[in-house]
Amino acid sequence: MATVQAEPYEFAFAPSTTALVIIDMQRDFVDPGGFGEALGNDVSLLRKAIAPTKRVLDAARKRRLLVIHTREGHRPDLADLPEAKKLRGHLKTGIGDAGPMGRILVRGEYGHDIIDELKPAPGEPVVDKPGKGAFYATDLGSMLRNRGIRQLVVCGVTTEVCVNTTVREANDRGYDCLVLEDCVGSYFPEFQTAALAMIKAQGGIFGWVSDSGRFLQALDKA
Ligand code: TIU
Repeated sequence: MATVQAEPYEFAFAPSTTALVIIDMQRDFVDPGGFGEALGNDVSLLRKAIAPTKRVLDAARKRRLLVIHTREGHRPDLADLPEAKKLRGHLKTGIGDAGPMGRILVRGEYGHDIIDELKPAPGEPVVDKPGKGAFYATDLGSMLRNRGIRQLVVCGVTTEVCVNTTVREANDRGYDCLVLEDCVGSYFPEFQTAALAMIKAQGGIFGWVSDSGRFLQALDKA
């Protein structure tokens, strides 16, 4: 087993049983001019995660780790969109409506897809998820099981919503999760801090937090 310096203590992993999971780095959340920015958010807070995530992605590909990308979104007919989710937030322009980059969070639309900087390579699974957690109503669990994956290294957005929810789901399914703090982002700095603190709280009963530099160093030596 290789080890990464992490909080609250070192994280053990083997490249052959580790998957890199990049959560929802979609244009509508991350790119200027997308849905996230239209809601009044400062996307630069999320964009800070792009460069370090790209370095981790490149290294993971080189070492042949399983790389999985996720996207939050719905069927074009919106049959998988709960009414509560549609109504939530009282948005004038919400999920399924025409947004600045196509229909908001609808599969197949330009804004729903992953940003160019982190474009999935051929053969890398892309998990389309209707919820915040990447396990809910997806085949992520079976893909990880089939590959014998035990540890997840998690990047993406947003730290307190889809990243946190996915790490919680992964915990209950028996995975160890390492969240890379410079590779996750939130529109709200106070939530970024709190969400990371929650992951490593109580001596690590929930997960580990490190950064891309320490992970890359460990992967290099693994
Ligand atoms: N990917 C993800 O976190 N989706 C969200 O809905 N994030 C929000 O911050 N709303």
